[in-house]
Amino acid sequence: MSRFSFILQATDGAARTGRIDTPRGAIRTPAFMPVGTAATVKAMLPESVASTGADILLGNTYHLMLRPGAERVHALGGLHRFMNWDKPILTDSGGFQVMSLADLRKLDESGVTFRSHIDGSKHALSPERSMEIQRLLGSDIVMAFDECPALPADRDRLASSMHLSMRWARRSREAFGDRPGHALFGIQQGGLEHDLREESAAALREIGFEGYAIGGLAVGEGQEAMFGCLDHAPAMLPEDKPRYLMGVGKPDDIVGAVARGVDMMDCVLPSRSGRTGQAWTRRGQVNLRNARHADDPRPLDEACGCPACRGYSRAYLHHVTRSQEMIAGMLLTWHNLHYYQELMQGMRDAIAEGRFSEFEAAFHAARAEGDI
Ligand code: PRF
Ligand code: ZN
Repeated sequence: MSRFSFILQATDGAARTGRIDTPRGAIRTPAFMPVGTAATVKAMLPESVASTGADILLGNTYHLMLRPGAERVHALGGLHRFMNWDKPILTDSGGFQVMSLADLRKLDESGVTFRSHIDGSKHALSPERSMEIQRLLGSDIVMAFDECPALPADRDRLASSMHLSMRWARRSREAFGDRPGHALFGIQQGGLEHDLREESAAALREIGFEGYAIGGLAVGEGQEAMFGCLDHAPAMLPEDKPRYLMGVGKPDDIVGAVARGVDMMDCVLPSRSGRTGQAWTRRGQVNLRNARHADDPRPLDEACGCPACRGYSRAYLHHVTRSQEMIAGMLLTWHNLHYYQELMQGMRDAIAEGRFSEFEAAFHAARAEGDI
């Protein structure tokens, strides 16, 4: 299979399961993408990330253009070779990260100029430069260049920002060109305004993309408002293409998004919170820094098959977390990514077998019991 394609294998209510085929391998959906911002999923070897069940990683245009530089990565054989990950990589286009991380940002029709948060050096991004950087990196799934306003934002601001993102989406499509085996995803914007989401979806469908992202959510609106938007937004996008909810989320956000028709997600949460002593299990969130674990010989989760749970006690995880040992971040990141991927597999199986509601009920019941 040398081309990029998506097949929908089963649906259960709005929930879907399927497979994206790429020249670098298949992506089972619903898919969770661990975040490898700076050409590494922090604290993990790529083969360990793969062993948790991840089919695809997310990388970032913004970080990699600043350090080590897209041209350098290209000269070294591309991002896959550079970071020793040969499965698919999706790259975000940079605008969102510029707005949250860079200094002295200036935005106009052509794109954004900004200063690096690392050394203050001056840079520019536009739809055309973002497409070029993502090509130099060798990204399998390229994201259109967009603007994501923080919420709450007034309607006029949301409308003009969405219109700019749609003009940038068209320029992204034109600059991307024809690249067999690689995909370009458009990004829907419009905040929580239903009609702006509709208008954005219509503009993207008209341009035509290999997949469609829902952007502009999980930016301060809360879960209830996000789910309210997701009750409608996925159905505005083509049924036969993957739908990607950007930057989401906690386990219950992910289950709720899949229930509403989302096929792909990414979030730093499992990896980032693993480095601050936070674990995610069937029974919810566990803070390993808490003194209640100091003498506990039991594993974090006796039902988990990850290395942290098979080889170590809560007492040990508490000790290394408190002592800020590197192994603490390694073990908890591994556990969290393993838990997230097991959750995705559980949802894929439940959708395929037509029992997603039962899966959801069991998911919430286990969390209601609380940590052991
Ligand atoms: N656009 C892009 N990347 C993103 C977002 C977006 O709206 C979000 C919003 N949650 C996260 N990452 N390009
Ligand atoms: Zn575990």
